[in-house]
Amino acid sequence: MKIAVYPGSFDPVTYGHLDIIERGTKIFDKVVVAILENPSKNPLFTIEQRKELLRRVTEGLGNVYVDSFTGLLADYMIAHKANVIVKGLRAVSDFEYELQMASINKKLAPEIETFFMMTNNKYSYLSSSAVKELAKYGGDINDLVPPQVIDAFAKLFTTSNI
Ligand code: COD
Repeated sequence: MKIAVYPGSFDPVTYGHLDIIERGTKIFDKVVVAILENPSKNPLFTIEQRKELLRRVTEGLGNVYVDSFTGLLADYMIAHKANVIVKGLRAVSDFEYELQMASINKKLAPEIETFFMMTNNKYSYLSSSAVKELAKYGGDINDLVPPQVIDAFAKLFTTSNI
């Protein structure tokens, strides 16, 4: 069974992420979307909110599982008997970072492969950071994130006055 892990921050999930997940489900038997709980980052959405959003936007896809992890991705992969890391590539800047990550992961766990998928041209400019900035200043994000994420922003902004 080919188990792929798609790791990220997903703060929040965008249509760019979703496109990679959907395409991944056609290639692998199981796609685990693994959210890194990174204590050195200051996310806008909590880990539970990000998990819940990912679960809701992928519920129509039968072979997707949402999880979170701490520490090294290679350790998570080994613990879950997963053999492929899926990554999305947008620009050359992504490539430089991802080459370094793939090389480190190869060193830590030589049996694990990193599988790169080029971004869909429609979403090549799209990032969670850009979405957060747009949402904060009232920009239109309807074409960038699923409706569940728009609702989550609305809730967050009404409760926290950000
Ligand atoms: N189109 C296509 N792909 C996209 C798009 C888009 N519009 N937007 C994002 N992506 C891809 C990214 O390139 C990435 O592959 C993935 O989706 C997730 O993106 P983000 O922004 O949610 O997540 P990142 O980049 O912050 O995630 C970084 C990781 C958590 C994957 C990374 O830090 C990691 O693996 N950390 C674990 C610690 C570890 O093992 N470190 C190794 C030794 S240093």
